Amino acid sequence: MAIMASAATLMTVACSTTPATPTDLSKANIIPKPVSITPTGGSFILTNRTDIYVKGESPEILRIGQYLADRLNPSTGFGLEVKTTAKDLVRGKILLALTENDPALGDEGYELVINEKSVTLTASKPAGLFYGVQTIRQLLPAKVELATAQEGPWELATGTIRDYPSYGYRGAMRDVARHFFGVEDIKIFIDQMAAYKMNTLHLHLSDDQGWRIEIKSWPNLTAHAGKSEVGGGEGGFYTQEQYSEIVRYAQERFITVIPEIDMPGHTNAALASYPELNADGKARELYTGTDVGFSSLATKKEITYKFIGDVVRELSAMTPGPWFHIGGDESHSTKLEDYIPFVNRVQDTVAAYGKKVLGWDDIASATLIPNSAVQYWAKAENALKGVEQGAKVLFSPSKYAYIDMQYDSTSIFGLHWAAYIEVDEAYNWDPESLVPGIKKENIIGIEAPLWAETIAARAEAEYLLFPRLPGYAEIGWTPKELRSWDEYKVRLANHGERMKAMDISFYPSARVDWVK
Ligand code: TNX
Repeated sequence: MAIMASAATLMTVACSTTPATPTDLSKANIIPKPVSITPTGGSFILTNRTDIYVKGESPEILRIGQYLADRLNPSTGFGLEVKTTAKDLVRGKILLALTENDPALGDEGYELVINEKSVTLTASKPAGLFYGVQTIRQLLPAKVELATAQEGPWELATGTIRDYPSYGYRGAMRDVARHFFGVEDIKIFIDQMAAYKMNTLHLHLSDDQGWRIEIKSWPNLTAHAGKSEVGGGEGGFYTQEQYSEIVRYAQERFITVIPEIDMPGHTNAALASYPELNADGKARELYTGTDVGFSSLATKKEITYKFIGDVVRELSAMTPGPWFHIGGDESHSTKLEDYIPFVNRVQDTVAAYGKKVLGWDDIASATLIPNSAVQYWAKAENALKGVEQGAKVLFSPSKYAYIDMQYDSTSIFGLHWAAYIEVDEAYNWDPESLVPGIKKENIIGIEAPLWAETIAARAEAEYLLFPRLPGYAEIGWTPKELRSWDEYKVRLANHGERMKAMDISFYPSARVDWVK
């Protein structure tokens, strides 16, 4: 009897849960900031009966529903299930549905309607539903990200969010050549990118210090140069199966992988593996330092183009995305008169294997073929040269977007050749207003490259990536009229606990008043 009574008391407490605080959707700390939020002042409470419904039977939408359930179940302990329905609204539940009636949402936008009775997420395309799911995660308390069961209440403020990105390319680059990062580290990073609605992962797979992707027709690349890295560590490489696994994992999170094979410079690893790729026919020693600009493929030898053809063919076959990155930066030991025909020829090779060319802004000195794009990192004049040739520009200006730059002189990892970039400086710029002559229509988006000379472990990478990465995600997603550091820093401050719950080792910048 006594046991019954206490169970009944518990029931009453659980059922009478009212919001602890008045809820205002417009005060939600969502990063990137949504395009529009219309609050209605109430709340929806997630319970163990909320279940996730998916309209229709599409396996892709079911998978997104399951992804949401997998995010919510460990911390809520609810064991929410994913079910299908033919309805447009399900009382007491979360519903994910594709719609043909809202073209304004575009390929990646979504509408989220929350009232006291239901949560309804609609989008034109699956990617939009995926991004709406990220918003739902961020509307819940930070502890939703923890891996073990937590106390509720699990409350969502009511209202409507309509949201879609400014730029179609919202990326980050991981340099796995200077120090190798394995499949598990990259998967964790992919999950972190997805949480902030980023959609492109550029992998810098080769450089002077190491070769990281198995090429079956040139096996010594990984057998030899897969085993070196900066500082003399053991290195590593992805087998083709592992690379495909990364691509698949990313694809499930609506992230496109872009492989980069840097050339004709930054190629010592290849030059050490195959003597015939050197102009003098002699293999180079493996290199574990951090200098740049000393290596070059033999641009005048036919074998070089056979090599590049094989690499582009094998790598393109494993890469569903539209881009192949040919590097092209800092080829200081290749004469310009050799560099230009080299880049011209390699562009044709990439096109022959069905990919579009991306290259560092240096490639604009060559004749760009239609659909090639330049990644602006160093010289505005190069970016402009690209635009004059009809190319689009990807913005990674090193002074603002190089996420390997130190925050300040006390930073334990990172470099500072371009700048010190504190969290506010990383956020406070806009691609459209950076280079006179380059307009929004010329820009495909932004990317934050993480060069890895100074970092060798996940936590070290995260120290540089966070908390700057969410800011880059917002620059890529949120219209510039809606962005200001003073407002953003409050939302970011509220993401401190969330990043901790996500097990992210971020740098607790003093410019942010972190909310505990
Ligand atoms: C310049 S950015 C490089 C990289 C270095 C980086 C370090 C670019 C295209 N080239 O090789 O890793 O600086 O910040």
